[in-house]
Amino acid sequence: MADVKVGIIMGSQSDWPTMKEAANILDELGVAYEAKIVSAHRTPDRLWDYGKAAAGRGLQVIIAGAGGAAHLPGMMASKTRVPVIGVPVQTKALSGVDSLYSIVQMPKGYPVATMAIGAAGAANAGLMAAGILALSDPDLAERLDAWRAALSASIPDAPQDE
Ligand code: RP5
Repeated sequence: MADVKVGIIMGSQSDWPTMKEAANILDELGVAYEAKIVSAHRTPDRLWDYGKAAAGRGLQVIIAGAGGAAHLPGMMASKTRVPVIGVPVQTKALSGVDSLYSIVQMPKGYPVATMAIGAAGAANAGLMAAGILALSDPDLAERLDAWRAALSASIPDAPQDE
């Protein structure tokens, strides 16, 4: 198995349908990843251990998704210098605005690259991670360029009646 360079972490099993969008993109681009449940509130020791070991294990990007009081991405960014991409998971009570605000407003010194709320944000997190890795991986860069070109080519020139 190829070296895992991307860690996808999430606060709960209930986040997986959203975070799977990031995993799907990494699958399409042939990027090896791991997916783990790491909760800032329910498993703080797991969060601590994951962050402490991340750089030493060779992780180059962490995609962290959580909803509500979404402290996981920020806490992970505090614990490791590995770049953290945050995904605000959509919530029932506040539609994910709570998640977004919890993730995006980091204090100076510990950045989280925050994506859009929900599935689009998770997919973009996968693309962002691939883009970061492609800086030092020419084969991946080629695959990512092809993926982007295919998306562009799929957009029709003019609208049609449904
Ligand atoms: C957060 O609480 C998780 O990231 C999830 O989005 C939210 C709800 O979790 P569950 O109650 O569905 O496990 O920690």
